[in-house]
Amino acid sequence: MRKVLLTIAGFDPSSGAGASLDLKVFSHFGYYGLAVLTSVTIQNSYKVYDYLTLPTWFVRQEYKKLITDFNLSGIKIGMLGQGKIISVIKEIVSENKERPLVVDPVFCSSSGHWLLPEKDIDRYLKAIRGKITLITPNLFEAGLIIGEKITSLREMQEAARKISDRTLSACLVKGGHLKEKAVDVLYDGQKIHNLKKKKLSFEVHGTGCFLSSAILCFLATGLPVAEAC
Ligand code: PXL
Repeated sequence: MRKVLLTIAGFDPSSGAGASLDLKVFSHFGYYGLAVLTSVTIQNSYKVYDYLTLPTWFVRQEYKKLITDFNLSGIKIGMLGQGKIISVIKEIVSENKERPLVVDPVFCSSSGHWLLPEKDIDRYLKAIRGKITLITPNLFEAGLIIGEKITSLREMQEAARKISDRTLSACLVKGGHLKEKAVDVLYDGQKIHNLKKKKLSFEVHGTGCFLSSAILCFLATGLPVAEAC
């Protein structure tokens, strides 16, 4: 029997991001993937045009009915779409805090569309505090969380520590938007790890969804956070 992973995310009909991408990643790594949809977007591979959010009761029931049937080995949380859903997320992470839980704090699309209102960010972080394994903000999201613009490796390292203090989890600040290098900075609660890779020359949306789902797959095999990242 394959292990089961759940993504809680929005639907991107181009499958470059969101739930349908996460399911492909889970499947690639040999897991059976489930999805609880929070929202449905209108988008192609260039940009997000608009989106609708699903009602809170509906999202809760999607989850509740799945767990009567499946035993989860981990959960990834992506686009919420609205602040109202934070209460459901809080219930879900509280029930699953012994499992690998990865939060990709999706605040804005690559094309600049807000996917969670800025005023709800603080409440979201409080709701997941002490319950998740890892949070994976990009430079922009990390900057919004700590209230400072991040442009250097040093600032990324400080941000990773500060965000980890706030969520009581590991924090991976993704450096894909740095000008020359691609360095991701992980603070795993003990030390800083600088994860360097060659920067690829093309631009695509959904790389954050891809990475956080892939990390969840490695966490679900039992690897520690630093190795999974
Ligand atoms: O990459 C962020 C993201 C996450 N989830 C969904 C999205 C996007 C960006 O477009 O549409 C559903």
